[in-house]
Amino acid sequence: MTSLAHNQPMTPNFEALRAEFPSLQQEVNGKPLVYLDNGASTQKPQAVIDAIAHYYTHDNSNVHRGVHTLSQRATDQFENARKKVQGFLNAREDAEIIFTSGTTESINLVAHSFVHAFCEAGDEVVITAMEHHSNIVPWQLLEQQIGIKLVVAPINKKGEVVFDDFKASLSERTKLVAVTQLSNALGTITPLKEMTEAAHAIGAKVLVDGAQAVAHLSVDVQALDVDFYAFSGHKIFAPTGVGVLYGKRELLDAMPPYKAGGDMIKVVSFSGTTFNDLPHKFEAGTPNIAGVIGLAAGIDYVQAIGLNNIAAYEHDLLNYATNQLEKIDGLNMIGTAAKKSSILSFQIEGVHASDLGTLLDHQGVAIRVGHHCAMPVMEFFGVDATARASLAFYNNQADIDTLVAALNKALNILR
Ligand code: C6P
Repeated sequence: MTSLAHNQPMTPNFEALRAEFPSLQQEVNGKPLVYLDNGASTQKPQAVIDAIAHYYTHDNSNVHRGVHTLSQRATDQFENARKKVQGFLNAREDAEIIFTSGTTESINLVAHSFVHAFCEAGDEVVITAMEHHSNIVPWQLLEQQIGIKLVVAPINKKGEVVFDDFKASLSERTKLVAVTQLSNALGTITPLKEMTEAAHAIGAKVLVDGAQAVAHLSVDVQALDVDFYAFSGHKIFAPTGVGVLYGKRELLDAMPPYKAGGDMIKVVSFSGTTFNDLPHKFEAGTPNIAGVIGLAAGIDYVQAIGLNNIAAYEHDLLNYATNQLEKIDGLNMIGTAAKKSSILSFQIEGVHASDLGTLLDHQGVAIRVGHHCAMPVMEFFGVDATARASLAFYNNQADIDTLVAALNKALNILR
């Protein structure tokens, strides 16, 4: 990536980086856009937009299917993107990287293939009480379909995993622990390494929902020793409709295909079909080639800034935002874990979150309001919805000041 903003990778100029996101340079409802809905989806830098446009302008073709030049170019870029993701997660080999449509599909892939390979009725899958619906409902379907049991490890009033309770949720029937690394509804960072060690000690495998984490924390799947890791491109400055499942080879090799069709086979005949090697065994049909190329560009982008630099910058911004928001009369922060990142979820006494969201939008401030696809979290905290501001590295203290001013203005109308 060539960009002035990256001339000093050790001390990134975050203000200059913001200028590289065209969609942030607009007015909404007559006010400069303040985009604080990064937990739902991030904006895209010009470098990602250019990578996708370049593919469609010059190299557009199918992958793994053609001897002609365009197909080879497309295949090279697609497979280079896989290597890029391998490096990004520090996987042992690129064959351990499966391209999917997003976190949801990655979790569903594990739910179906892992459970079919390794579980029988009565076996248990442990999740936490702070999971997104996409890490709850697939397991509930399997409860109905094959009789596995879903066990929910509780959280405390700060929105943290209580480690002893988590350990008590494990049993000799636990086959899989499926846990978020960063809660989208609370901002909690879970103690993944300790949870993984505890799961492995009783012979269970670990699937991580990394949807929220990848844009904020440096991830090393070997250091964490997790067995599966799922994330979505659109939460890391890349396109929608593309995502990743990392899995350890020995597990992926032992799991049956999840979808069937072209590219995932070696030989098809009416007397029997053999499946392709990893990673293609899990990638049936024409993939989202432009999306994968865009994902590689998004990863290049954050790696040039450095995830440790992003984490440090966002840590300070989260502290600033927490302090400023807590000055608002009647505001209750939902999610006050000691280890948090990027998410400010709150409720204001006597005010419905959706009214706040609408009045903020009138002032050019984009936040998300609702249950955030984490209804059990809302139930636990006794609210039906929260207002959620979610940060990215292109946000700054001025955005937080605008948010607070807009909230106060909205409250003057609503109270
Ligand atoms: N959370 C949010 O506003 P997909 O839709 O597959 O890209 O990601 C699903 C998902 C899974 N796990 C977590 C922790 C998530 O935050 C999300 C997506 C968005 O919080 C949309 S609901």
